Amino acid sequence: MSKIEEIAAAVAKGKAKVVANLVTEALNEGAAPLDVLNQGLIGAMDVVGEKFKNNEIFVPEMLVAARAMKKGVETLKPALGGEGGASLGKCVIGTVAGDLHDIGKNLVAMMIESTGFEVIDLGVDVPKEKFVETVKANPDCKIVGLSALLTTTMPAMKEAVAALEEAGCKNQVKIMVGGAPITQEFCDEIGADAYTADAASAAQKAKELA
Ligand code: B12
Repeated sequence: MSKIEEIAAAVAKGKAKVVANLVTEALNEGAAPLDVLNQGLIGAMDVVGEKFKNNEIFVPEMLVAARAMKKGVETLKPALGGEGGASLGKCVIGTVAGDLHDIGKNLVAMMIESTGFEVIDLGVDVPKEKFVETVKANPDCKIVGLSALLTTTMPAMKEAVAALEEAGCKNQVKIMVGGAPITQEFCDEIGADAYTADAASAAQKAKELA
């Protein structure tokens, strides 16, 4: 088993400490940080999701895997690095109302921050009013990122985009959307400005849009 496969297996089993050690070892052995992230950490969550769908594991197991993944990301963060400096303006990001998933959103926030934005992370289960209020309070905010992981919270994403539009924020910011059930088609349908499938391309896109 390669080191990256070992990382994925440890995440799936929820072994946070082992994950942290394996990530450090992989980096010391010269593994590319993005491979550790995409194939090791994120890859494991796909396996976990599949097992949950097939009733092989349940919410508690999903939760420990999520904690292990977070630990891995924490360890990896310095290696993902970035330009820093926060000179591109602000980016407000959050998971939409009713949705508690934050691993993907946190990764996107981290990558966007590392390209040079100051990120205001509103957390999870964020009401549409909070996005509007935060954009209005931050005239230098250029990007809003909305995350949704459940098909049942996709309508809340649509409502958040509509609320930002109604409040006139779309003259100020570009709205980016993402999360496992989100597609380019859905992005177009709800009037958001951009969709990307992963955190690295989200950061690239944010830079282009700002
Ligand atoms: C971990 C997890 C949980 C954890 C979340 C912990 C946490 N702190 O986030 C817990 C246990 C809490 C959980 C709960 C539930 N979950 Co859950 N969960 C998952 C799981 C296994 C992994 C999600 C994840 O972190 N993936 C890894 C990250 C890195 O990927 P990502 O989030 O997709 O993010 C990437 C991209 O999408 C993109 N991206 C994400 N956000 C954004 C934003 C922007 C702006 C952009 C540009 C890009 C972008 O970039 C990210 C990085 O590359 C998924 C399965 C899966 N494969 O997605 C199920 C899954 C999402 N959960 C599911 C379900 C059903 C639930 C529950 C309803 C279960 C229950 N019965 O209680 C609850 C709902 C709670 C709620 N109200 O939100 C279903 C959803 C089904 C559906 N179609 O709606 C899934 C798909 C599992 C399944 N196969 O059935 N879950």
